[in-house]
Amino acid sequence: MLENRIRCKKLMDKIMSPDEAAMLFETGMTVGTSGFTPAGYPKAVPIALGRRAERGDKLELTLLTGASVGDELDGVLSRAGIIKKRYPYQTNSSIRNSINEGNIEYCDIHLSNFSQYVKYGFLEEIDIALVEAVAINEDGGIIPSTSVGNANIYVEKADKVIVELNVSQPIELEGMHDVYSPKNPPYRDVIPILKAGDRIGTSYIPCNPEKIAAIVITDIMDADKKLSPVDDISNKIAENLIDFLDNEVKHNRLPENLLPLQSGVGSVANAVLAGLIYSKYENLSVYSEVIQDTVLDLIDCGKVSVASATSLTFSRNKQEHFYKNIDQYKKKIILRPQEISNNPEVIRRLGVIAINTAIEVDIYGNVNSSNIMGSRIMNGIGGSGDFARNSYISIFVTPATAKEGTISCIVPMVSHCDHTEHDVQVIVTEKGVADLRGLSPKERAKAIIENCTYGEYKEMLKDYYKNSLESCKYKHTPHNLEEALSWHVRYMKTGSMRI
Ligand code: 0RQ
Repeated sequence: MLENRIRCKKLMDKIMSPDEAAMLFETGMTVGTSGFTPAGYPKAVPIALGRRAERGDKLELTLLTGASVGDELDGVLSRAGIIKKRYPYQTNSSIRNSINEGNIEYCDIHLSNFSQYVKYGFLEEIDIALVEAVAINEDGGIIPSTSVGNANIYVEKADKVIVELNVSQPIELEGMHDVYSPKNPPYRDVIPILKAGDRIGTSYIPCNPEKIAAIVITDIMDADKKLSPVDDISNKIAENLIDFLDNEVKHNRLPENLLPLQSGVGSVANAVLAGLIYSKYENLSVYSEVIQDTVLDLIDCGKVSVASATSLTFSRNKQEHFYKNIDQYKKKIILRPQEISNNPEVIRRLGVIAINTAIEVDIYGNVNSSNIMGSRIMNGIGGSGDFARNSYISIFVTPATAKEGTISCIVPMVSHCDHTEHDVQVIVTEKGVADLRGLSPKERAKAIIENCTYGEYKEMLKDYYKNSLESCKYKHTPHNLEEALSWHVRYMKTGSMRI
């Protein structure tokens, strides 16, 4: 059985327990791991590192991943106080709290860019690459599991590689990956992806077997990625967005089968994709970061013919369904390194329709996706900037209000800016759509307030805009800074915010 998964015979000697492998880490090291969303991340060795810390071993590491990972990695290590610095994205509540309490330094970076930081040598050297795999080839090539992320870069750059061979991940995943790593400038070539389904690389991560210091066998499954049920607001946002797309097709700005879709993660994004199941669209393609439950539904009902991403993140039921039908899905799904799934060159060439979620949007179209009240990190920019800046149409969706209506998600001025007005073309809430393409700041303010807000907040925003126009004497982007700030202060006073 194991011979099927460890095909390089001399590597059999490298099999060790998670606790033995955990002893290869020294305080001060920089560790790059596989994993993107709770998919394809190492689990057994991080849990063993947690045990080391419990035994009193002093261990401080800089942790680099693809993006967010499961609790066995970010949760265990942050609760054990092992993570000193973290790149480039997270969503785990334990690590988020540690960051917001000032115990971990967090550097939140565009996900397509991060591999370049490592390849160009902008950061410290990688001491250990810790990657989950379904198998190792005769020549050391590592076959990833449910994500690729930055695993190929870490394997290339690290001094030592530790492989978690996860036997709960089906060997049939082999063949789904397409690993390609552009050279550094000035030798970089065109990335030859002309269609979402093009394959340009290898089915494994090349690795010199001499670098493999340990192989740990595990059967811990990827975490169950539960999605909140689709609610009325998400449904209405999805409906408005699909109306917008219909109108684009009607006016020949989009083809009948749209263009490749990217959709963020979370309940709103899920509802938007679910809305497409009952739409008229056929032969759709996906060029995104993550393939979640609804993409499988869209493949199952014949709406999506090909889906490219860097990670597969499913609820437990969907995961079982995926595993049962893996051979069918393999014909339609491609997993790439995040440097390619999120690559600006490819996104721009394919004309991806980018649909991302905002925490708050201001009346001029600037978007905050990452920091609550300008200070408390939620997750990070993730891939939203890669897609928003380079897409064919950059759409942001958000409910008009948060926390049972106690907070307006449309504000005079965002408390933190991830996506500037220049990268945001369309805003969609449950109230409607503001198409900002070609509008000046004043035109944008009117469109956003009119089409995306309602009730008391709409009146307040109208007042704000009117007062700013007057106090600014009609300047280009009218603001009253004191009043703009008071919107955020007001939320603090109501006590409805956890800052
Ligand atoms: O709080 O967790 O306490 O319930 O923020 O908000 O509405 O559940 O939406 O899960 O889609 O997350 C932007 C954070 C939205 C996410 C963000 C509170 C709200 C709730 C979450 P609770 P929702 P989502 C992927 C591209 C950046 C990364 C990215 C994100 C919590 O989408 O991290 O886009 N994006 N990657 O109550 C205070 C506000 C609030 C607020 C929401 N204005 N003030 N709290 N919340 N708005 C690209 C791919 O290809 C996959």
